[in-house]
Amino acid sequence: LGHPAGDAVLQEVALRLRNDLRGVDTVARLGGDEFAIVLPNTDATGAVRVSGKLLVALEPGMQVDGNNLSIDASIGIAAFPEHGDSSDLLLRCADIAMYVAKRTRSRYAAYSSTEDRHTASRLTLVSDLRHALDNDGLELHYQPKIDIHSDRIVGVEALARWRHPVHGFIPPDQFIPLAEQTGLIRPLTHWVLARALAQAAELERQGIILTMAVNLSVRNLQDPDLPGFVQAQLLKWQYPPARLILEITESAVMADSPNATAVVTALHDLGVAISIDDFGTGYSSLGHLRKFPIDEIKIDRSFVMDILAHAESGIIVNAVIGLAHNLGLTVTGEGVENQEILDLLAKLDCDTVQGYHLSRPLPAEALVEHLRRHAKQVAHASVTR
Ligand code: G
Ligand code: G
Ligand code: MN
Repeated sequence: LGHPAGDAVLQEVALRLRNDLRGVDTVARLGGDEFAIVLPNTDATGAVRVSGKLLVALEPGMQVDGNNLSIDASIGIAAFPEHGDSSDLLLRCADIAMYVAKRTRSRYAAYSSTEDRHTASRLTLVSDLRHALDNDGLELHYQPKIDIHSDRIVGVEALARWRHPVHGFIPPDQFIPLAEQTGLIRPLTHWVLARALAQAAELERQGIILTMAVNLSVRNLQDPDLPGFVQAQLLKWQYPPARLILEITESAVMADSPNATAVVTALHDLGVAISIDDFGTGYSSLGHLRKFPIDEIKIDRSFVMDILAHAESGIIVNAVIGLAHNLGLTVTGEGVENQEILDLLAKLDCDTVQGYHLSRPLPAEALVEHLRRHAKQVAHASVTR
């Protein structure tokens, strides 16, 4: 909405904070969107009470340029003299507590020294991740995606891997949330997209034609520059847009901000395929998802892995496949861990599958090797048939 709107919001926040405090209290803006409040003769319990009051004061929507904006705050509390006896130390403790409040979504938190140590190691990890991104310290592995009817590998999904020089392998479930919380998700996603498209282009040069799927985070959908970046990368690598698949989790789509719809639509307009990842975990309906230009849904592995054990899961998978096909969408089953699941998904008319039974995510060289072997198997099968 631009800087003037941001300024108007800050002024309104300042007003609301001041209205709810005593004359002896001080409100100051530290910079950006951060405020500091000094409450004389108040202990941490009192500060918690004040925090509650301030959060309520910030709740009503703000009218800015005809838009009704709702904002949220996270509050960190530090007390004198328990947490520090200088303003520097108290601000540092309040800052650490504020990040705890943000991370746990508890809205306010008082300083604790355990969290401090945790935060310190977290901050080192963040700076290590930044370093890794700047120095090609991440890797991509590629998990084959198989057409269930022809048994051919039709694509791969790129999955980020981080081998930390000291801590060893750190799984994406850990560093992706870290990147999301610190704004590193934008450079990370850019790196993944660039690397994945370079790899896909390299495979095409070797005559291997595959779709390339890349995971997007909900935060990426707030970035209006993403479609431009994707377009530039597609041009750079001369990669056909239709073979790039961008996976968005169902919960990201459900978050349903106006920006997300615009960004997804712009991506789709480039000719890129849009896929809904982890489908079934976000409590949305396919009807709701129809607002987005979607090409594929990926049924979450929790349902797929459960279809042999529980009839209900089979019923859900069957219904989702039927509905998706009626809406013209392709369906991928994730988490195929054995032949029985594969057979059942084939019977249910699932289109494509991924899972450890078919292949784990592989480094690029191992993927090429796997593709060669798989191609022979297919050729052999068709000869004997
Ligand atoms: O193999 P696996 O452990 O890679 O992945 C764990 C989770 O991390 C999955 O939910 C996967 O979608 C996510 N993930 C892996 N790579 C990326 C990536 O490059 N970007 C995003 N946003 N998520 C990823
Ligand atoms: O959220 P997303 O669907 O992108 O996650 C992909 C994740 O699923 C990765 O962590 C990948 O390693 C994992 N994965 C892929 N195949 C299987 C499987 O057959 N079983 C299990 N448990 N996980 C799988
Ligand atoms: Mn995925």
